[in-house]
Amino acid sequence: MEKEQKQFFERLEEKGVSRRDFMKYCTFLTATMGLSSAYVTRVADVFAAPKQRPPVVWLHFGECTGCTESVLRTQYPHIDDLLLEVLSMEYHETIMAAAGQQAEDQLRTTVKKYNGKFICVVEGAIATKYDGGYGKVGGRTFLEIGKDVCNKAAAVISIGTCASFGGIQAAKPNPGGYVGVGKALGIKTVNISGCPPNPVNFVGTVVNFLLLGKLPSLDDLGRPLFAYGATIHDKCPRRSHFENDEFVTEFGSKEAAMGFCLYSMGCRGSETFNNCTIAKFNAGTSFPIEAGHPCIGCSEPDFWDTMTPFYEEM
Ligand code: FSX
Ligand code: SF4
Ligand code: F3S
Repeated sequence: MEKEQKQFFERLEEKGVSRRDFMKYCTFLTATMGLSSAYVTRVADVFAAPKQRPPVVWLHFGECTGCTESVLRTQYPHIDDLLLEVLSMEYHETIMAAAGQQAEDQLRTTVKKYNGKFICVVEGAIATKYDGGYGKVGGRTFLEIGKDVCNKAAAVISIGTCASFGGIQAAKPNPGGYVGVGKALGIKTVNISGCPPNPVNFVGTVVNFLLLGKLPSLDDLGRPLFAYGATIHDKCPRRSHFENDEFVTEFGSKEAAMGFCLYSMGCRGSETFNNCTIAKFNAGTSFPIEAGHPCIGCSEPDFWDTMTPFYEEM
C-alpha cells in the first residue's frame, strides 16, 4: 500500500502536481460530495491506493462528445489515472485505440466477461421512433446496444443532459423520438446532467461508489443531491445585485463590467439545479455567470424548449 502511494505521488509530481495540491483537491471533492472532512484521507486513498478497479464500459449515442471533452479536462485525478488506475476503462469509443470490428469485438467480450459487474457510463440520447432507426453504431441501433449492454451492468450512469433527459436531440420537433437513456430503456440511471456536465460531479459519484459501496442519494430526476440539491441562483456570486435590483441590460456595458445580475439578459439560474457556482469548470477557473454569460439552464430536462429563447428575460 505504502509503495503504491509513493509511486502515485511520484507520478503526480512528474506531472507538476504537489502532494499539497492533490490534498487540496481531495478536500474540495470531499466537501462537494457532502461528506465531512473526516473522509478526506479515505477519498485520497481511492486515488492513491485504489482497492478495486471496477470495469467501465462507456457508450456514445446521440450527442456532441462535449461530456467526454469535459471529463478529459478533469484536473485531478488526471484522466489517465482516472481511466486506467481508479477505474478500468474497458471500452470508450473516443479514446480507445481499437476501431471498427476490433472495437465491436472488444465491447462484446467485455460485456460477456464482466456481466452484471461493470459500470456502464452512457453519453448521449437514444432514438426510439422507427425502431431506433435515427441512430446506429456498427450496424446496431442505440436502442439495441442500450438494451443489450445497460441491462447487464451493475449500475448505469447517464453523463450529460442528453443521456439524462434527451438534450438537444430531443428538442422539438424531435423526429427521431430521442429520449434519455432511463426513459428509453425503462431503467433507473444516475443522471449527471449538464451540457456539458462538470467532471467533479462524475468523479464524486464514482468515488462515492468506491468509498461507500453505493451510489449517492438522488433527487427525483435521478441526479446526485450533493451536486444538484440547490439552484444556481441560491449560491450565485451576483445574488446581492439581484436583491438590489442592479441588472445588466447590455453585454459589454458598464453594469456588465461591474458584475451586476444577468436576470434581464435571460439568466435561468433560479430554475436550474447545479453546483457550477462552487465547482466551476476548468479546474475551478470559472463558470458561465462568472464569465459574464447568463445561465441557460443546461442541467434541466428539455431546456432547449423550456428555457428558450435564450437571452430574453423570463
Ligand atoms: Fe449532450 Fe454530451 Fe451537451 Fe454535448 O456528449 S450534454 S450535447 S455538451 O456532450 O451529451
Ligand atoms: Fe440569479 Fe442569474 Fe442573477 Fe445570478 S445572475 S443572481 S443566478 S438571476
Ligand atoms: Fe449550465 Fe447554468 Fe451551469 S448554463 S454550466 S447550469 S451556470
